[in-house]
Amino acid sequence: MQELGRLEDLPEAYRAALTEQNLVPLWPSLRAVLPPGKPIPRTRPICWPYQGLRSLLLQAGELTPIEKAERRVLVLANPGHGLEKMQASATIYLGMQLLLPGEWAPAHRHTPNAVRMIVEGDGAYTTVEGEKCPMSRGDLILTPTGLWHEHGHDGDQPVVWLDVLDLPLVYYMEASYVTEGKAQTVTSEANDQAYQRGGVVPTPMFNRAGQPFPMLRYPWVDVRAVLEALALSQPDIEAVQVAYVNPETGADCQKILGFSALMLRPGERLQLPARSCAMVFHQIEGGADVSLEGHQFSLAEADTCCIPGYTPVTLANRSKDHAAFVFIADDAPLQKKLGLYEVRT
Ligand code: 1HN
Repeated sequence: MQELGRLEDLPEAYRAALTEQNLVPLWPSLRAVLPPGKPIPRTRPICWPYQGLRSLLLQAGELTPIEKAERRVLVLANPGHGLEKMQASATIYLGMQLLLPGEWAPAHRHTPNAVRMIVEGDGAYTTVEGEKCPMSRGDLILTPTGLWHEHGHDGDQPVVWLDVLDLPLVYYMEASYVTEGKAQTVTSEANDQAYQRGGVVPTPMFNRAGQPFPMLRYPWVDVRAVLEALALSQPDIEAVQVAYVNPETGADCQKILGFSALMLRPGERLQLPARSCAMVFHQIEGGADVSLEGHQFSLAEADTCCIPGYTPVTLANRSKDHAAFVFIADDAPLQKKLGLYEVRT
């Protein structure tokens, strides 16, 4: 590839004249913005083990009352982007949130989309547009763009969950903002039973729901049961994986980030080809090794890691006797809409 002229090759006075008129020569930066073959990611492979994080999060519970935090969160920040940017990848924000018994995180709505993957504890709930969604370990709860949401806790133990948002992208687009609100009136219990079976959907008086987000809570007991059934009924399937979708349309459950649950059968090693999207892995149950060039993470229950795009990765269940379950988040839905999605085999 032809080496291009550098900024220093240009006379000082010429560079000053360019700056004066807010102009910049392209050629000294062309290779940086268009590297050959594949992007140069800022996103580094990083692992956030839960145990260390958990004690600091519980300490935050003592140091900062909920009224002074609104959302008591430690952000899982990727140093490749700079910790202050609060990014796990170019598009993905991750945070671990703590809610203590009796606490309330007030209602608001915002433009970024969020999901919550419940990590530990019982008795907390999120109310999303009046729908009260109980939180249990492994549940996935959506709070899509523009929907009111608040968190409460009637139990007696700390509750912790992983927040996954498309905040870095929405912020970059200068489209990120919040609206504060009053406590919501609960109008319904979580609608998590209406779409229990694939292939059939409710049609009260012949009408489909037609809402953009008909299902807000995906209980882990149900997702786990589907994975077990899939493994049992299709022993030759390449990967025992299910995507969280809109049950009315079959499309990804949110527009920007995609979510799936993967079961690694006892002793299974799964080689994933390089895909253009960065990925987040969060261990729901069991233990898995995540290996990529130059890195290996041993995920234990509740650990979270991220890897950059265009990177082949191998996932291996460390147990020969028990299945391992991994929650995966990526920005494949966004990349597909933009025509940027690639799989390199
Ligand atoms: C947010 O609204 C929540 O509602 C958590 O629990 C984390 C991070 C950035 C922006 C909004 C929540 C958030 C957030």
